[in-house]
Amino acid sequence: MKNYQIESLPDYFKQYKKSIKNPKKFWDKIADDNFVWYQKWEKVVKYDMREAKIEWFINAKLNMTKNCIDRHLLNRSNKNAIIFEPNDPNEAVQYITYQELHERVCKFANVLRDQGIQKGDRVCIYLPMVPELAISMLACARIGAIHSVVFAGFSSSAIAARINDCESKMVITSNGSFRGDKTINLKALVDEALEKTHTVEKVLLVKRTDIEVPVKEGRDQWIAPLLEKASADCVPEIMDAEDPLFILYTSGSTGKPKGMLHTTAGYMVYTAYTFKNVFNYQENDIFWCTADIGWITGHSYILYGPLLNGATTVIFEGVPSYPQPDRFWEVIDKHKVTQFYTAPTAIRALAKEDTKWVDEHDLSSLKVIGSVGEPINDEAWHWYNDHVGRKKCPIVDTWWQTETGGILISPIPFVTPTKPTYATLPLPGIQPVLLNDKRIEIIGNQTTGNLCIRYPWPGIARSIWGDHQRYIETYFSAYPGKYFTGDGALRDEVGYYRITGRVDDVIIVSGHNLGTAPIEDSINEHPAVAESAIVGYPHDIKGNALYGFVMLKDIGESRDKDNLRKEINQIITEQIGPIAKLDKIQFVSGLPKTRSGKIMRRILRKIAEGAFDQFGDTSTLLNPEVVEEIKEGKL
Ligand code: 7RM
Repeated sequence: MKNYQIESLPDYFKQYKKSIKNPKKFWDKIADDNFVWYQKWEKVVKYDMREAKIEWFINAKLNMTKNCIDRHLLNRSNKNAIIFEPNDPNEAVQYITYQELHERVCKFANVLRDQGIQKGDRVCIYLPMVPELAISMLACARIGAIHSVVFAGFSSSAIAARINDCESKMVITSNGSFRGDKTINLKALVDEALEKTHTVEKVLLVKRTDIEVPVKEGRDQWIAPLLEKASADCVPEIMDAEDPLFILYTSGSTGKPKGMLHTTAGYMVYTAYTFKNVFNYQENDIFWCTADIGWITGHSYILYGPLLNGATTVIFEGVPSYPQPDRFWEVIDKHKVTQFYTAPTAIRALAKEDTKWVDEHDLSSLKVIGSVGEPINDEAWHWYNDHVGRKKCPIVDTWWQTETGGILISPIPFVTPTKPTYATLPLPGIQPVLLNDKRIEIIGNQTTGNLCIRYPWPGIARSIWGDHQRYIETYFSAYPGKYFTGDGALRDEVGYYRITGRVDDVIIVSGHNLGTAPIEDSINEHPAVAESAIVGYPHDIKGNALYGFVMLKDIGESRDKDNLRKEINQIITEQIGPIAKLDKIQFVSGLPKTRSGKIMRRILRKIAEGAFDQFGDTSTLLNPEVVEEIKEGKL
């Protein structure tokens, strides 16, 4: 990215104003100056926010991998593109240079072509966090196939649903995966899934573990011998700006998962631009995002954003607690990581450990630390700032969604003064608006409302695969003419945004609208509390009452639980008011989480109501045992 680093707060406001006054000119120049195109666009953007028809860089021609890899070969061929840190700290780290990445992607792409994959075909990728995951995605992009990555923690029925929805022709998987001290047989899950599907013709197998797996004649093949024979020369497919790049499924609150469709040019421009600015990326930085590539955060900020900038990106196969709770800090020191990007749920889990685990590591390489995925509560923010950033690294609290393709609201490090729990200001090109339930725009500051975006940006999803009507209904109907995020937000006196959580997390108690996040924040300040989740349940008089699920730092049976309940309500009374006091408090040893670390409030709501048989789709649930325990604890 040439000359696109925002340098100061006045510069930010200048860029922001320019981007709003003339978005076409703003994105035209960024796209023109920073990428390689076979053919430039005829028009920058065409959109209809009511029909949800959005196109960027009309008729431009390009290939994503030319931009991620080939063009760096001139100046960065021996630079590391990927640093692979295996689950087992004793296994050798793999360093993959841009030159080597080029070769491996070309070979992989040629194998895909040999196996009958053509432009527009869907390829389901079900792999652990190994280099082949990144390489196979890029190989798809090279030949114009559409990747649909399914997080390798999903069950066989979740895989089958995703394969069936987009009619994948191929599955790329491995014989197994390592996570902490566990080894999981992924191939067995794929085999089970394939019994419920009928579109998959070929399965390619990466060998990651020593697990022996059945290889079905005519369908399954080990990839290694195919790669050995493949040519390292692969002519990239010439793609239209709006040709699909990938599908990524995201679970809605109801119904089957939505296959969010992202296209090529807009997604490329947006992830590259936001990566550069939000992380203050400089040429020799080592960037580490701890998400799994199976989520949008991994797609945009492990793979595409960093490679588009010619950066070095760390792919970490393991978990934060293995072999010990200092793995993250050890890896930061080992690779001299400069930007570290993780989720509040991981921060809270690590903050529960003795501070010696983090304090005893040299983290002086860090410059910027980031947070994503859910609101970061005040306590976690300060712990992150004090113990990881050591009060010298700005925290970028980045708000965005699978649907948005890239970060929309975030501080620019060293530019935007940070404020705990606030995502702060919109990035250039992003026009947030707050609306009330009567669909009226709320003007001015110090206010709250439903967060919408007024104008399209290049990274926005273009549709839900196979169901454009659902796309319109979910995101463009509640507030006609605007994109509705589903989140609520607060805008403070200077215009900073704080995301308060999904708007369906608002509970109306005796006519008062209570967001769950601020109540959880105040509870979490109690020294004994590690994490909490609040839901509403029907109440005869109040309409709704509040039910708190509270996880303690140590479960210590000896604690006086009734006293603790009183103290928790005391904190809430002090910080929010007696109206927000909890009617019921249940102490739990964990909270039900999605595999990406979000609390599944939907399940907690059902438990609070006593509707134990109405949990709906639980295929994204990470820890079913916790749900069982909470149910029993309630009975
Ligand atoms: C990137 C990602 C999207 C939802 C979103 C929010 C919540 C994400 C933040 C956040 C508060 C943040 N994509 N969310 N980031 N809430 N502050 N910095 O997570 O599609 O998986 O989830 O996550 O509710 O709508 S996602």
